[in-house]
Amino acid sequence: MPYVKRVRLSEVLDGRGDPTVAATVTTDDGVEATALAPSGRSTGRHEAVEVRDGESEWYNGRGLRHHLAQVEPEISEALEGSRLDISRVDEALIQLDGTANKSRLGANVTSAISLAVAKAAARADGVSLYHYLNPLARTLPVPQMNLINGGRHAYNATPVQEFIVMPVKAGDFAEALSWTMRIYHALSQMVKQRYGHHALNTGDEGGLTPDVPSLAAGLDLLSEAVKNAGLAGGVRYGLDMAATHLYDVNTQQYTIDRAYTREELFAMYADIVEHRQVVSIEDPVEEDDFEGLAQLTRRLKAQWVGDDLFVTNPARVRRAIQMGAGNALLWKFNQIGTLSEAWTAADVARRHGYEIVVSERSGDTEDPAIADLAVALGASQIKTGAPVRGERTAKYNRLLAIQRELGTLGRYAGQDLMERYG
Ligand code: 2PG
Ligand code: MG
Repeated sequence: MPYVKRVRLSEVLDGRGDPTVAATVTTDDGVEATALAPSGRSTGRHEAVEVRDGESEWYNGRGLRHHLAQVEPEISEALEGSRLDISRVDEALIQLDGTANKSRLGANVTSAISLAVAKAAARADGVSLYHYLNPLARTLPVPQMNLINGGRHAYNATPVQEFIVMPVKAGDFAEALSWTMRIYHALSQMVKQRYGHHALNTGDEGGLTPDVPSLAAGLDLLSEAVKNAGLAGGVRYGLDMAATHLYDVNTQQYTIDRAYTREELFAMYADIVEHRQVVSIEDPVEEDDFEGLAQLTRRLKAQWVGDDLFVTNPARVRRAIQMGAGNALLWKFNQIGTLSEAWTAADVARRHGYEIVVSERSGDTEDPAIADLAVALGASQIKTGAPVRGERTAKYNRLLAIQRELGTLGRYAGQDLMERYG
């Protein structure tokens, strides 16, 4: 097995124009691989944290050049000579960081290094990243495509963060992608007519930005677009409520078009699950309400996804399992800061029948690696925005390439998902 020779860290930009970390790992036999850390905006309180310099004249405090210059020698020295083995390197990073939330080295730093090591190991073996991580990987995920952006991801008056289409009945991943773009164009026409051309501007994840005040208004728009695209019946719907950001701790209510008590919110979920073909709802309650999530999971047959609630953290996933809270894990490896820990979270979740939804961040990069990670994990879904921005197409184009590479061995997850939640 090759050895790590050197780790270099540099400041590069994410898709929002904010600085992020590029880590380059070089091995003793000259293999080199680079990985970029993505960055969230509607982050959970329990996530591992990013470190930034806070130097106001450099990217308004979002830069990290000083931090990287400071930690690079220390990390490079600690990892030099260690075997090119993801769990060993991750363990060394965790030890070196020494905090519970990666706040010394920064989860942005550890995530980039962890992924770069995985890429270097795959390259050293001469195989694709997904194949290196799981030689039996065969599943192409259903895209959970976020076509209307709101909340913290858009400058509009839409309180709900993501209105999603899921092309579950497509024959394969390539067809699924073509369906979503047909829907995107149909939606664009409607949005232009009804909301004016400004609403065609895209949010952070490439979705359109009409002002939709309520769940019903957004879902109506999507289902009409699906009908206009001639795809009614083939598609189901999803939401990311990102409910932490709608929640008022003092009143214990959620503000959408008006303030809702938890019970009122649950009644609305029941209505859309029963009558509007909504099959997946992410973060339906605020990030510490495991009990509320458990109630929803018991009461309504749908996919209940934990993002800010679970933060890809094995301990929080275990707690969810014990309480029967949710049945799907939103998987973002930078929420915990190393691939190994994120892998454990997925393993624990999957063993208890949870779906895995691999996800981008709203400030993502041209690094396509989560496409490989989704296939390696056997994730039934991937959430990576609308394919009209480069950091999103990077992932979709990589999945198209993986579909071609797998050929007849590949299997699109749509049918299975329909059987479980359709
Ligand atoms: C989410 C993510 C990605 P962010 O809430 O699911 O869509 O947003 O990266 O801003 O946390
Ligand atoms: Mg989310």
